Amino acid sequence: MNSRQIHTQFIRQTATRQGFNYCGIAKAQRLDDDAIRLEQWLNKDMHGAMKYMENHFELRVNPCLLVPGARSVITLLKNYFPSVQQQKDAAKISKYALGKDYHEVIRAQMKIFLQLIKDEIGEVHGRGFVDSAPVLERSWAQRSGVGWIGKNGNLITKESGSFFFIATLITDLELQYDDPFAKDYCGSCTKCIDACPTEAILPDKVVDGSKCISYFTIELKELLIPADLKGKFDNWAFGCDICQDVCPWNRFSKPTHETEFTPLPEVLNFTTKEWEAMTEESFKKIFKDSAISRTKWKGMQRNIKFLQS
Ligand code: B12
Ligand code: SF4
Ligand code: SF4
Repeated sequence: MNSRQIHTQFIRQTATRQGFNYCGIAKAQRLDDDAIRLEQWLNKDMHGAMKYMENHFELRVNPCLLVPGARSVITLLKNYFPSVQQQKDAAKISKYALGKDYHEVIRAQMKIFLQLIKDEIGEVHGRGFVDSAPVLERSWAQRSGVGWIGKNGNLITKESGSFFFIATLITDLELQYDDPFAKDYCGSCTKCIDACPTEAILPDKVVDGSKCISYFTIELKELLIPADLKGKFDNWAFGCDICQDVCPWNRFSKPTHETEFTPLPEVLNFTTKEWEAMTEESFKKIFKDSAISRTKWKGMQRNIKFLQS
């Protein structure tokens, strides 16, 4: 085996040992096709009030600008499918936000992952990202052979569906590259398009972010949710899983082994009435380590009021 093969094998084994569910590797290069798709998405204002999506366009489509000397993009997936579900009458919270904030959990795990690579291989430069950096994470996952982009915009694996976080490690290490995921297993299915209550899923795998319940309930901050959407949220108070819940590939979802994602009892049980009664002080205390803190107490109160109106 040459050094590239040895390093690649070490990275894949380490990813598994560190509790990541998939590891795929792609050559770091500018994503020309994605740049066109992203530009069209932005030009059509599908990012709505998410103005941060307009920033760093070139960095977002070119990892070599984000990490100088970058040669490889390592994609890691982390399963977040819970083993317990919310109570039937609870205000619905996206599965990804039931436990501890994944940004913190995965960031810490990526740090260890990179350190283990350095300990084994020597001087390696790299940066790990999850969600908050200008990186087209879904595209890198598809390019690394991990899965395909479904009509609902999500990265789907054939083995276990789409309830995965995507993390990327961009590094100057030369590695063996996977082939992009060649097939698309959506076929003639349109379940996600038919089920989306706000018609946010458009043809050609385009999701209009500015129409998504996840956008309204998480990204709008303290702005008001448009009144014409009343009655359309199906009790979703934070995020929305509808287009994944209806996806036939998610019948293969398996409960995560990540203990940090163990659901908070409040999230499993609180009805809209109980959320409404929550003070700002207790919100801060209960959700200090949760992704739900992103919307702040005020945002959550707005969401709950909207569901009741
Ligand atoms: C902005 C954002 C949102 C916005 C806008 C959504 C959107 N469609 O972009 C809002 C707030 C609405 C949102 C919602 C959700 N999000 Co979000 N979001 C992001 C973020 C920060 C940026 C996404 C982005 O660049 N959008 C711009 C559009 C143009 O890009 P895109 O959707 O990624 O699509 C690209 C590819 O799919 C590609 N593409 C399309 N067809 C094809 C075909 C081929 C062959 C290829 C190669 C590429 C390709 O085209 C696009 C540009 O290249 C990413 C994190 C990140 N840094 O990537 C997380 C991320 C995409 N979100 C994630 C999640 C979990 C969600 C939710 C499920 C959360 C929830 N339950 O409420 C929903 C799902 C909504 C949906 N159906 O898409 C995960 C996705 C995991 C997965 N398995 O796919 C990510 C990757 C975060 C993470 N690190 O895990 N999100
Ligand atoms: S997350 Fe909900 S609102 Fe957003 S695209 Fe999927 S079904 Fe539609
Ligand atoms: S619901 Fe059907 S069309 Fe939508 S992503 Fe899943 S398989 Fe593809």
